[in-house]
Amino acid sequence: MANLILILGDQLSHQLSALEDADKDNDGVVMAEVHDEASYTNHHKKKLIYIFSAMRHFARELEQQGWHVHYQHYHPDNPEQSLEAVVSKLAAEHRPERLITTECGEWRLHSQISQWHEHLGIPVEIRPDTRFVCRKQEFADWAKGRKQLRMEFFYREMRKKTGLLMTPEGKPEGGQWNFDSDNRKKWSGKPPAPAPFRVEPDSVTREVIQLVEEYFPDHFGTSEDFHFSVTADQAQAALEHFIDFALPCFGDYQDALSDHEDWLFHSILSPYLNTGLLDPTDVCQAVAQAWYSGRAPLNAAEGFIRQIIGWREFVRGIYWLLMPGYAKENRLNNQRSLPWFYWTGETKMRCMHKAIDATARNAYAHHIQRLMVTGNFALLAGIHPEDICDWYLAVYIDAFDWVELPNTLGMVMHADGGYLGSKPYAASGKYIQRMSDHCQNCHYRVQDATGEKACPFNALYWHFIDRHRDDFANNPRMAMMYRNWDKQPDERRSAILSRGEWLLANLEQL
Ligand code: FAD
Ligand code: DLZ
Repeated sequence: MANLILILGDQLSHQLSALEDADKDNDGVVMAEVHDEASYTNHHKKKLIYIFSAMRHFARELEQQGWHVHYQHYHPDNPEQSLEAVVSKLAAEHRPERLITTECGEWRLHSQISQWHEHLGIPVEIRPDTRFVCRKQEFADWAKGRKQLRMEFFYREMRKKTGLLMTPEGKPEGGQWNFDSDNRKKWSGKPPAPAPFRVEPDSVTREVIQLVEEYFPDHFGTSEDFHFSVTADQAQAALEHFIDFALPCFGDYQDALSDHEDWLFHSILSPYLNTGLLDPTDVCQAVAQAWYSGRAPLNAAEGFIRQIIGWREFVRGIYWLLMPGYAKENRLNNQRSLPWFYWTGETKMRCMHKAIDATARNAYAHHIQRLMVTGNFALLAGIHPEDICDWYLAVYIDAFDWVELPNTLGMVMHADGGYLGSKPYAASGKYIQRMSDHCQNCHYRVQDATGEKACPFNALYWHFIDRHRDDFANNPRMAMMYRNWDKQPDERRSAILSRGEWLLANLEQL
């Protein structure tokens, strides 16, 4: 064997840099389902099923194209339980000239692979991951010397770089870079939300479902009703389904929450983008084309493209710019443990119950559930960033450290001092009431801040504002909140703070 090419579970792209210039006749590919990767967090059962099944389908496609693939199926008794062990064994057996791989998406594994050459006895060539619009160095160059890193300015650079939604004169289509102010409608059931795209499990996926049930019975969530795509063709069909049925309303209801609908008008494409079944630029081009051909409004197409070439690329840039220290940040000095109801959904707070219950069933919750419900609660309750980051890494099908960590530690917990937002995304129950129909079905009263049945988000919000005065009082975007708080009568403030104290001491009972 000339070269051994390692392909990881989130590198399922035929255009992967590790496969470039490879020789099907002489090089070998290795892919492995291993215990170490399947158990570094309490991965949702559907996430395990998705990754193993998509890996198996990808390996089969490679074999059909004539590649020699060494594929390890998961078994708890496999002698090789780590990627390094699998690769070492093959290297000893086949004596390749070198190992080639594409850079891995997370620091933990990346730092391990960077040391492998010391143990394998062959050179390890780590190639850049070309599946992103912005290279790591390009982001670092953009960031250098800037006082503040703001997604909006980065996004404009990516629009110019890709030409997406740009006029021939180099201006943004529609005369604006951003139509976010049009994208804040509450959804009250109309227009009806489309059913998500479904793929019925084939024999490969059914076998993996059994495997996960047998060997990962205690992992979070359910394997029931698995219907995600597991091949690039199926993911492409999911993209087309999104463009046909959900994209037209994606912008309007991007920030909405619903008591009845899990998926609303979201694309549910993140698992495919993050594992390589879909290419981000191709996806954005298809969405831009839908606008040019009159099949979707501009606020929807722009809003969607911003999420991908803006937020998705920005969080990756931040991750690689600031790791490994980033993962340890805790600037608000939070010390509370994650309440147990994050794992069970057993809480009387309707919005929290709904978001966690959907997460357990689907391995999915949309962005506003993650940010403004489960995330907002963790922020207000002062949960330790490591606890809440580990929860998000475990429970979502699309969760990989490079994208989960900045979103949770940065955007939600403001634990990094503000790279992902110039102020924390803290909100009281009023926000949830404005954007959803949860509150009318809730045990708690959203209009109250004190009293046994007062919505916990309310007193927790003001407690957060009060206890973090030193952190935020000088932030111009928070000034109004402090003015509102300070003009409350002393008696009311102390009643709200006592309720806040009680809530913080009794999180498990909420
Ligand atoms: P849509 O709403 O349809 O958006 C389209 C695409 O835009 C997504 O598929 C995704 O690729 C991209 N996108 C949107 N927002 C973001 C964002 N903030 N960061 C990066 N990409 C974005 N996304 C992940 O892919 N993996 C994660 O582990 C993850 N963890 C998150 C944790 C928290 C606390 C929060 C607040 C957000 C997290 N996100 C994560 C971002 C976002 O919530 C998901 O990308 C989105 O919900 C996926 O569903 P969708 O494909 O239907 O997205
Ligand atoms: C997330 C995951 C899981 C659950 N299992 C595997 C696996 O068995 N083999 C593998 O190659 N990759 C797996 N992955 C993905 C990795 O843990 C890791 O998150 C990514 O490769 C980071 O880029």
